[in-house]
Amino acid sequence: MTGPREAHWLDQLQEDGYCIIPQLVAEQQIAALDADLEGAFAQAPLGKGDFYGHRTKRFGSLLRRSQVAGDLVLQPLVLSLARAILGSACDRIQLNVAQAIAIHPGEIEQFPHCDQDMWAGRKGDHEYLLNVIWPLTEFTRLNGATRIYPGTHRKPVDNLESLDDPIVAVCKPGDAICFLGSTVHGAGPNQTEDVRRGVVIGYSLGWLKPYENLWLAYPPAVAKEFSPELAELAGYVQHRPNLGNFEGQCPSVLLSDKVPEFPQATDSLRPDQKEAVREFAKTRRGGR
Ligand SMILES: O=C(O)CCC(=O)C(=O)O
Ligand SMILES: [Fe+2]
Repeated sequence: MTGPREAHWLDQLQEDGYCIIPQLVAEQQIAALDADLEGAFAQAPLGKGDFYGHRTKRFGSLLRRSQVAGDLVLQPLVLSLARAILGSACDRIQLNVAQAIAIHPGEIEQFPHCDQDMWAGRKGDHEYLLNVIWPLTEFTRLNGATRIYPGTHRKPVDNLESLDDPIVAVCKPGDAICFLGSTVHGAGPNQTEDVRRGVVIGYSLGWLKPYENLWLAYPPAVAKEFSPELAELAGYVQHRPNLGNFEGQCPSVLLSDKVPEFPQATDSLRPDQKEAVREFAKTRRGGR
């Protein structure tokens, strides 16, 4: 985290649990993404289930569907915010999701929730997730703009009745709606005749099971086309120590032209772990 710009948004995220960054990318870039996804939006069925919504379309694997999605994943300010929020509890962050969401006319308000509740266990010591919603259409009070409950990242909510009023993330293509995994939020109801479209790109602690199965969404033949930084975020890297390996190696070995049949199992440790096991091994080897 360096510049005052990052510091400003980081402060807001930590203080309120969310921030909305205006015009972070060019509107044309978002229009290009929307155009790339047009066919998928047309073909995807309405969802099933009271959480996903019965009048809402969703599909993932966005890095396969549009190069712009990869540019958004790598957006420098967002990435630095994600690293600042999550970096104290992991060695590296990962992509958690890249999903398109279309809220159709007549959809009801989504269940207010914390996205980090997808992972079990006691929470509170650190954040698990940073989500960024990129509107593809204008988000308005009436068409289903995301509702966010400021401050809920600091006091766990036992019942929905106790929630104060949400803010409505009224915004435009090019803006970035950022919120923590511990912040209560949900899509609003769509009371218009138009579809509200958006894309959610989330980042989580690198040692968690990601929401979207990255390696099925982006098998090696697909991930080979990614830049090294994007491939790492999309799962082709180990989280030290040795987590997420393929045959004891960094899974990026699968992106090389010639994958050895028996790769050499090789430690991938943090420096402190490397030192501790080296010292121990020395005592057992007689000082070498
Ligand atoms: O589309 C939105 O505004 C929010 C969706 C959401 O929070 C979710 O599906 O988890
Ligand atoms: Fe959510």
